[in-house]
Amino acid sequence: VQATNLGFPRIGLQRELKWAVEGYWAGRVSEEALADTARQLRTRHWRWQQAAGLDQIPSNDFSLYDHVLDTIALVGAVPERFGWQGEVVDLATYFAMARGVQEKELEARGLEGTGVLPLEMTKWFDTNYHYLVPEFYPEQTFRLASTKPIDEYLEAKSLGIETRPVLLGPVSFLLLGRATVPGFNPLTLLDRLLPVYAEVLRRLKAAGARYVQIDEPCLVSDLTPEARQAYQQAYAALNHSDHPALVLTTYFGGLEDNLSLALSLPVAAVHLDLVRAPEQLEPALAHLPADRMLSLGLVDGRNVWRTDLDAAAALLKRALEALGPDRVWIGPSCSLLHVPIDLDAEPDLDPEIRPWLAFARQKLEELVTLKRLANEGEAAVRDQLEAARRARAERLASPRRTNPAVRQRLAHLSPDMARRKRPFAERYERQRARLQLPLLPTTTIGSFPQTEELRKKRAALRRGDLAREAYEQFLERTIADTIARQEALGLDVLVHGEPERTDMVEYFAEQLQGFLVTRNGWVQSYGTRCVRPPILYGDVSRPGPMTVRWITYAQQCTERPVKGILTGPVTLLQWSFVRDDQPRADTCRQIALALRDEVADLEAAGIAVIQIDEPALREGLPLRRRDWPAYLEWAVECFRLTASVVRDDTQIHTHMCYADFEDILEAIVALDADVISIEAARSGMALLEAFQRFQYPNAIGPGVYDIHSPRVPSVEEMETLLERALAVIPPERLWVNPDCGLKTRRWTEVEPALRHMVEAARRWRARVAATV
Ligand code: THG
Ligand code: ZN
Repeated sequence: VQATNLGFPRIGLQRELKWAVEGYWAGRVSEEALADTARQLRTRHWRWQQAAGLDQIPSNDFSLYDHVLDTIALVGAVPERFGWQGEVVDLATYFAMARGVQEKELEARGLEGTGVLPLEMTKWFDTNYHYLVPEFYPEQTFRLASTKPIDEYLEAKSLGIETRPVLLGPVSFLLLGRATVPGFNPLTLLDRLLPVYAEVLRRLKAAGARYVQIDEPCLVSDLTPEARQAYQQAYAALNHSDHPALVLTTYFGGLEDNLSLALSLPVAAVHLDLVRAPEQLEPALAHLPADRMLSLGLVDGRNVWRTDLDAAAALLKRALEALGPDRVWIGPSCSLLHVPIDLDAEPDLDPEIRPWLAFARQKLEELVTLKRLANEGEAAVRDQLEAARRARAERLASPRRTNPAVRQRLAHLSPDMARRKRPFAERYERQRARLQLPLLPTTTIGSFPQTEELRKKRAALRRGDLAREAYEQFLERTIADTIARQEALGLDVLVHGEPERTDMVEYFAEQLQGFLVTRNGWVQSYGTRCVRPPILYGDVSRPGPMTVRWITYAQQCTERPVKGILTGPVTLLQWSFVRDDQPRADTCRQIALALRDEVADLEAAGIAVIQIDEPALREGLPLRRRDWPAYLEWAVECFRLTASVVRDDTQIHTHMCYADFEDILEAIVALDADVISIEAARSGMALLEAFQRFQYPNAIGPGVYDIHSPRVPSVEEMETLLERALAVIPPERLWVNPDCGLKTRRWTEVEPALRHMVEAARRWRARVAATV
């Protein structure tokens, strides 16, 4: 039995890669220095894996930005607008695809043009990692345009480390892409793509690679007949004596109806995710062809809990009985990209909970323990097994995990707790009477620019150089200033600007019982951007108000209504590592109840508008359509449980970031928020058609200001977007707001843009008033 790994985090314990790449973009770090940092990180990570005792260590799992972007570069699928003509994809082209090119940069390089848009970004399956979306069109051709997999294989070899190069499989690569021509099916490009993959495999074999890991995560999703056919065609073509043996890796779920397809493909080994889908082991053992090896994903690559080694050993034993030791490998369920690197880098973690956890390096040790258990017997790893059992028993027995009051409350949920008292139309009348807002009211999504000064104060507080009291006074001054600026701009519903929050999920997790936050538990979200997902280990409760102080302070600064902003229960769940000892739905209900109390406290403090953000509602969707209704039912219920505590004259808002919710509109209607704000400016309001088709019944604020770009849109531009919105939404139900929060922008961009937005709303208000 061999211990394998599918991928290791790239960013570095101190986020070394982030600093190097961002430094390179800023011109502070040379290309050579960036390459040095990248090489040091790869070396360190390979050595750790080697020292842990792994038999198969991945290479080409590293990336300067994203592994799908690496694949685009590998096969030369650079969209035409980047003007790339070279032999190999250079660093400038690579990063241009990730970040676009600003007009200013073009000018600096002596070129003309209006800037170039980057590739779109989207969520990698149901993770919080974003990949860059390949673009495909009918005339698309491919050619080998990078030697990264071969270079990195040789780099490891020169360090004396034999690795297993990782490639994103050709069928998943095409399925994850986007057709730039309506109706075009990217799978029709397979014939042209396969020769490039064959070339890469030939070169890897020539360099000495014995195995290549080929990731096909799309095999755990619903496949069309064309996709199934593509799998057969692709792997028949890639099975060649000039190529290394292929390890076909599947993860994030079970193969289910694709099991026989996956097992029929002519590869050397198939990897199964037995953490998410342990039930697929038996059918796989029954149908695995005699010349295949089976790789068992036994250690969770998506969560931070210490492995139940006895449960994993039971699966391993079954596989050994059926296949014998020569045909069984073990590995993590998926790449370790999605977990933090090292528990030992957490100096102040709760000592009771620490033994319950395993980050990437600890997971490597677990894999090696399981391997030795299989190869050397129980006596060889008695201590490790005992420690794991003890930690598990302590976790299960710990009073920290359960809170009787929370359990009691959950057992007594009633349907009316998740229902507003009156229907929307009646509520909205009462809210209008209370709030006295004009037609087409203007507002923002919640956050305002986080200035350099704020970041410095926060750092000083952390270092102990600034007293908490002084810091909080600074926050109050910031809030008062943010309110004054909004009043001067003429906005109707104001926000306090969220200066007290860094990451919204972290902010709430820090204050809720049942959550832990980490100091260095960084996980890559996209490119150089990382998050530290909180760890939800026990029943969730709220020791005291979390936001009331700041929001009521803001309300004291103004006569206009201030909107209180909360992160919703589904998003807190989705962006945390959550417990695996009860259904996600129950965990989410507990979060919802804690937030419900916050909503009630805000209302009691006189706040008349409360926004509950759910940007992660869509990405929480299960990978299989069959499982969507059940998820959407509890997700919607949790939102409503949070919101429905208020009186009918208190207005509930929600906000969602990503535009692509056509297929969950029914659930969005069911949220029954009084007002929803959505991203719409980037797509020129295209999304609104769907809202119209669905006859969205409540009020809606389609963003008219694309905050993802530093551009300041003109009054006329926003008037045009409002005109399109008014064509499908009656003026009484239309709100005017930006696409998303303004945290990442500067005041110098935000103030003129909002001034233009308020003016555009005023002009339409006058026109609408004249016609009624
Ligand atoms: N919070 C969490 N998850 C998220 C988002 C979030 N997932 C989806 C989306 N938003 C991802 N977007 C970002 C945007 C910016 C950053 C991270 C994710 C970011 N991070 C800082 C960095 O990498 O420098 C670190 C954050 C910090 O200092 O606290 O800029 O909003 N949970
Ligand atoms: Zn948003």
